[in-house]
Amino acid sequence: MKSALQIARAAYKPRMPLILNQNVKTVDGQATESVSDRESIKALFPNTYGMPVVTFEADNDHTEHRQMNVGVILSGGQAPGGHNVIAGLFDGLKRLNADNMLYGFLGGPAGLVDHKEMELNAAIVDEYRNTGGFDIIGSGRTKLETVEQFEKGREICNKLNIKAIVIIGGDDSNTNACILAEYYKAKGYGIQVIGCPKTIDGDLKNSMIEASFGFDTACKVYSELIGNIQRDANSAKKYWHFIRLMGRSASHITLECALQTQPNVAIISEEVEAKRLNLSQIVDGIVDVVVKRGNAGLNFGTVLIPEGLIEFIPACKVLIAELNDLLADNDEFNNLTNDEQKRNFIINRLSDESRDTFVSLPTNIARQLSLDRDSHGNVQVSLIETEKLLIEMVTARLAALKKDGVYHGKFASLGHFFGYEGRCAAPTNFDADYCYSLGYTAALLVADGKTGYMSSVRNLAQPVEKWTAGGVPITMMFNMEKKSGKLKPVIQKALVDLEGAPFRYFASHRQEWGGTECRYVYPGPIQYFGPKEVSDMPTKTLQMEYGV
Ligand code: FBP
Repeated sequence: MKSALQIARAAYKPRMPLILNQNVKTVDGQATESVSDRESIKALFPNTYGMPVVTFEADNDHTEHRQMNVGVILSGGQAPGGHNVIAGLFDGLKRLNADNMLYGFLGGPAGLVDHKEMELNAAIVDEYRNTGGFDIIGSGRTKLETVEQFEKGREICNKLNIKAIVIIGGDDSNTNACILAEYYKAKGYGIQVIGCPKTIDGDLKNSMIEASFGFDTACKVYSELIGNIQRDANSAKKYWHFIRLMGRSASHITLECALQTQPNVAIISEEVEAKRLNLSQIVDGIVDVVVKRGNAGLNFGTVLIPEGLIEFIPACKVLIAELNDLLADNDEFNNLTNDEQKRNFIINRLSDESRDTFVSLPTNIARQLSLDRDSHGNVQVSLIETEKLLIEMVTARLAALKKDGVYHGKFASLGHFFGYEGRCAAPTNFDADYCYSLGYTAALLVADGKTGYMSSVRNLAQPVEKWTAGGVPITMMFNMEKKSGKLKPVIQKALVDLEGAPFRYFASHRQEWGGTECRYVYPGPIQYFGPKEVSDMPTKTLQMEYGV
């Protein structure tokens, strides 16, 4: 059974940049260079380095394209709009040639390697238009990195006569998409690989990719929840809410939610790192606001915390890097059976500085830092309960201040973690349109024989009719970074820019938001219908970054 909203939403026709509504041909722009480490990256990607950015222009001499089969993969964490990327890809392929076929690899990149796929026909795709989730074919975090995996992929592509694979993923998945593209091109297999920028984290962006899809919807869901909590806090006037927000590394989600809701405190990891703040100084910042409000009789408030915070505290960052190197493929550690043994194993091998940091953390947080890495070698920060750590430290500090007669308020706190609540929400109009356009663009790039490119739709702060579309060579986004103890080419992650307009706006208003006047904003739920200024508004980040 479907909800009333699902039924109404199924009828929504996503909008695209105007150029995509006609027959187009690609136009090559300037050759490109990677963001840094150019010589190393050029040597690693001799076949896909330096390709030009491409755009589209109307093709009046259009002839029908040759029939082709394409495979699609959803990779990594869910992000609202993934189904619309597939719908746009499907419609784009069918428009190019009605006999084109689309296969979905099941359960993420593993589906390609294990030869698990299904044909996506119109009846299936129609069921999923404008819906959240990745359940049409499922997703997974298997990392495509070995020649054996690449060859298994080739086998299934040859069997199904697949000419191109579209990988919908974040920075790590698109990095591997490019490695796969390079491998197939070097071998002359005739299998293209195209990427699409996905992640709620918002950190896959650069001069050519203005936003990753899903960020808009996820932030609007979290902002609704934060707004609701603020209204509750302002009604009951008895709790401080510590809200940790997803975003494995960058703080874009926390910053966007802060801009939408105006909480009393929001911590931005990138600022913590730049100012080299330690945990104690972060706690001081929160305590200052709690004391000011508490002494004015306001014993409630909100604190937003980015889930990646711990990795940006300089001493913790050094510790985590050491742990990454120490624990990567360490059988001796993996064979230990109890927490005490694991803790001692780590303590005995860390540098003096990191040992001090490790033992100064509450035992449960220290243990969470040494849990299994994900397949890309990253700490799984969504499992680290930073909000509880901060609550514990703030409580202790306030008790001391009370004893000293400096603090006269009451402090009762509640911890929350918002992440999974937003990742599969029905996409906003923005994400529905953006994703459909990305998928449609991917079909055009495939038809033009491109490989190692990412689908790129830009001018996103403007109405859809003014959006532009094209392709960007993925190597252009690369730099070299240490991963699991080894230097590797990866797409450079976009962190919050402390000089950028969104952060500057936040920094110039936070004192007022942390004061004793109520400055809360209550954004309310996502609207799919109604006035454009409510239903079609892009994120504040996008509006501020692109000057609208
Ligand atoms: P992607 O980078 O794959 O898009 O995933 C982002 C994310 O939602 C992070 O915000 C979060 O830390 C992580 O995934 C959680 O991973 P999992 O879904 O494996 O629990």
